[in-house]
Amino acid sequence: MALKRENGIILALDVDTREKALEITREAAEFVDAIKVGYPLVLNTDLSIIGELKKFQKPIIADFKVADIPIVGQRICEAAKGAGADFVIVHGFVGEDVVKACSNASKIFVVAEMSHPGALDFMAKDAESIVEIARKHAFGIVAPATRPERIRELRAASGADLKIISPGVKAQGASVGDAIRAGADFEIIGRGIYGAREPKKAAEEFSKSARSAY
Ligand code: BMP
Repeated sequence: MALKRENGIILALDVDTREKALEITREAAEFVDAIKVGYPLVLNTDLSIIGELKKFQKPIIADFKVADIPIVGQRICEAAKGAGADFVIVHGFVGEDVVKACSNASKIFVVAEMSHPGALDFMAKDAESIVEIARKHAFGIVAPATRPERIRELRAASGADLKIISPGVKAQGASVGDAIRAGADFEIIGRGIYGAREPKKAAEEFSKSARSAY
């Protein structure tokens, strides 16, 4: 399923049970453009949760942050795609051979620079080089909403073709809309939605703020 920007936000579904995942998605789906499923949910349930979430008619991004040798990375991406994922998130620091192998199996997003403070220890200095690799093989990159100035720089490095999805909004400190104003296409929000007292209302408000930023 294609990823289209209608709400400007992606739901990070880091909950621990199938019931909670379905309940939150039922409430938030109409206000998000994709659902990102990662290890917390898949390891607490199983891979079939991806197929189950497809009934909400939104693209599914499997956030497996693949960081392995090329053949194993490719097999992880094949498994995610086989389960119904439309995109897989892959690390870029592992090198072009891994990114290329993964892109043979699935459409991918490449992590350029992460949103947490520790990303400055190692990742940030190589992010522009990672973007160069992503330009050859990926649909998009992951860049930090917590550092809008870096989104501007990574957008300049990536050109207009790569989609930028950006985590770090609400719970990690960035405000909704900042990453989009700096050049991101979508903002990723997890706890701000699934941790809200009224997830539906939260998703609706965030999508309104995100839309007003583009
Ligand atoms: P939250 O909005 O609850 O902080 O969740 C952010 C989501 O984005 C999580 O699923 C996390 O794994 C992911 N993420 C991130 O926070 N920073 C990154 O650099 C890359 C991510 O994938």
